[in-house]
Amino acid sequence: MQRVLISMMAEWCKPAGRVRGVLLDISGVLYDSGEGGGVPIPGSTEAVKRLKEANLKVRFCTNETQATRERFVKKLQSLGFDIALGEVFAPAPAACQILKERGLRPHLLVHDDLLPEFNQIDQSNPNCVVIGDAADNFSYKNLNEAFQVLIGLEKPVLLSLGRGRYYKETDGMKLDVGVYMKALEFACDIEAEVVGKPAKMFFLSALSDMGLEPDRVIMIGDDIVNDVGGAQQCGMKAVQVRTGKYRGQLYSWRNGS
Ligand SMILES: *[C@@H]1O[C@H](CO)[C@@H](O)[C@H](O)[C@H]1NC(C)=O
Ligand SMILES: CC(=O)N[C@H]1CO[C@H](CO)[C@@H](O)[C@@H]1O
Ligand SMILES: [Mg+2]
Repeated sequence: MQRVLISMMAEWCKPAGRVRGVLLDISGVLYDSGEGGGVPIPGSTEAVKRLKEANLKVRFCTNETQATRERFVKKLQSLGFDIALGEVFAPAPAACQILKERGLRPHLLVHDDLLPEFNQIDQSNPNCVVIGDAADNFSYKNLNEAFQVLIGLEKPVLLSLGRGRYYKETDGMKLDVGVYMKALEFACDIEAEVVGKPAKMFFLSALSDMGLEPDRVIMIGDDIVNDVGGAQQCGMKAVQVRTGKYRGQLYSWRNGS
């Protein structure tokens, strides 16, 4: 990612250049997640540093739902990244906002380490299900419990923290939340509401935090649908890096220059 970024940055930083901000995906762009915390992708800590030094506003848009934002940011800092809690946009806090606004009480099918994000949310007598990347917690028992909650509701509401198909960890490709979301959709004949990438609202909240219009911001990600497609839908330009889950499509630099 570093080589691409540095050559582009020369253009971006000219006074007449339009770009004022950068949204970065984390997993597959900055580091590969996995056992023991994962490993940084070579050149990435330096690239983040240089983006910030170039006075570009930087925000991180992640689909990470296996840990609280606090824990996740600490991990990235320990890997050497210049990253602060307030710069990170993740699906769980976005979901909490929606739950509050709509008076929804969730049954949670999420990773144990994500549970603290929902501490402030009433979970009694659930009237919806929230599904995240539960990894090893996607047991038959847990999926079936979520199914039973949904099927018992007059109007089942399923919020999904992302809809990725798979992702790459240091020891190989892993099934992501989208696969299990589809199972519940199929069983209940419903459509989930996706919170997080590629949902428009998710990108818009990061843009609004930067105070920038979409045409001033570039998204950099390794996922052609969730990162690149999602950002383009909001009017941003997007770049796909060749790390992470990238599998040999040509490097793409869409929506004109
Ligand atoms: C989730 O997985 C962990 C580790 O396998 C386990 O200790 C825990 O009990 C599981 N939690 C649920 C709710 O299934
Ligand atoms: C689409 C995307 O960014 N996928 C990520 C989802 O979250 C896992 C970790 O929970 C990442 O490893 C994937 O890269
Ligand atoms: Mg990614």
